[in-house]
Amino acid sequence: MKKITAGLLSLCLAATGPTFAQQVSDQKNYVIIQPGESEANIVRKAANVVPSLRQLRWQQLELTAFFHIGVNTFTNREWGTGKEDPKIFNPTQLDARQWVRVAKEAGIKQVILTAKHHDGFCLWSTATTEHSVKNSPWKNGQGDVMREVAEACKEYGIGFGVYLSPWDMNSPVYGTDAYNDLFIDQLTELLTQYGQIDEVWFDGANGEGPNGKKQVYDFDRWYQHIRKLQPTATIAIMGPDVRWVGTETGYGRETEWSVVPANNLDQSATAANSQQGLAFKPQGDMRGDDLGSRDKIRNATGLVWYPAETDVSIRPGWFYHPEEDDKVKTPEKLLDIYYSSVGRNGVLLLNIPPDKRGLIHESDVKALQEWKKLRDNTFTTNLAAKAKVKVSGGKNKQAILDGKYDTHYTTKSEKDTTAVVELQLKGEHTFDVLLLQENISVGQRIEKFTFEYWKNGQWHKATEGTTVGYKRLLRFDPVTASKVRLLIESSRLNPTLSEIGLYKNALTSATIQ
Ligand code: FUL
Repeated sequence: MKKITAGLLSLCLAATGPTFAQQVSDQKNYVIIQPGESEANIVRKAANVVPSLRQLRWQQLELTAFFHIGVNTFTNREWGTGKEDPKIFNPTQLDARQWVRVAKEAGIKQVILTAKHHDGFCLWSTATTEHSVKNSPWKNGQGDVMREVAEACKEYGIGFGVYLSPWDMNSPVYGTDAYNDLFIDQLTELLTQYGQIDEVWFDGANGEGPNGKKQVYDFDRWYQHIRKLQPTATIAIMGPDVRWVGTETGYGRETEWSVVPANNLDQSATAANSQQGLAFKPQGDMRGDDLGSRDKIRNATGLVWYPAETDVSIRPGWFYHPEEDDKVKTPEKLLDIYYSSVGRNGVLLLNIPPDKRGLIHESDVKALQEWKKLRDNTFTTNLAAKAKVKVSGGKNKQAILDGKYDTHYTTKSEKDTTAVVELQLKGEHTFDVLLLQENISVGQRIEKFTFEYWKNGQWHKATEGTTVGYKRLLRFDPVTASKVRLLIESSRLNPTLSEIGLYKNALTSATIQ
């Protein structure tokens, strides 16, 4: 827990004025809407919903990775059957330090291991089943992949999360109440024997079919258990803290609100959860194009901070298949995915599946290294860094270019929901990427903006957008100018801007596929 406490503390201290510390006590990551509340009130409430501290930490990771490995790696399947012989699991060169080093060198801040996939095979030495590494030839049954990854993450100083599949094709008690108890025991092992766990990832897949076993998962009990054992861990997807973006392509929404309706939120749910923070999952299909606009929140009875995670595999499959060695996503494709996930107010969860040897394959390593180079070549120098900032009004304009996320510019009063921010650049520059960041510890507010450059005595539009959130990246045709301005045209309350960046993309649009 030490890691996060220090991070959050510095976050609190770095914030300007009373804002952050006060908001932590005054603002919540959910709000109930009373019957008959005006739309203006609802919008104001939405603008004041903030991430929980665990959600804030998670959002700032930006880049996370999955390691899918298990019996499927050896049977060359995507979904197993639950009937695999544990003896097939034998990654003779398994080196979790290589996985974590490769991830870290690519800029990834947290990794998630498939401790148990749908086939039920456990990658740790569990007391809950015989279907695990302890009955495999790998390290003569003495190995524990969970421990190796946990230790590597500690050594390299990155976060560590666990994927524990609710669907279990192997467990004889699956489909009975006893399975919920077994699942609690598995969680207990995973969350008490490996140090700090930063994310618990529950997927929603189930391929039992109409005649298969039916299991009612006791999610509420599991959530409470996780909160008790690892209070700083985010619970993702079939969980209350992080939402699936809705596709597995790596491409998020252009308009991505982190505050969405939660119509199953009621007073009793919030009271029951008040000790450890809210632990309930908003219901409803969260795959549409628009989840949180005024149209969507107008009739809501509750609102919650429920941000998007964009998961995608570096290969066509989630598990390693030798025939996909030449189908690894190119660095250019990965860069496009970066713009469309992290750059659209999401966190990227990129799957990098270790191969049969137990190593990240050379093709994946190369793609990741080149991807990192492209990002570095693009984002190392903010061409706006030394600009002179002029604003239409408001406070703390120097925060926009101070390189610190926790400080922000905002307008004078809550009623000022528009703003103009003009930057006189230090000399003329050519750029084609705009970065915008709102300070989400205050809430997500911006609804519409346009970015313009000054040329031949007038303003020209370079790009425009709707939501910003934690991070928004927009690409446009290269522009050469020495003066630019951002028009915030609509916001739910006084908008905040933590940072503006201007960059020259290391790739031209012609090379992006
Ligand atoms: C899905 C699973 O069915 C896939 O195999 C993979 O693990 C993906 C990340 O989640 O629900």
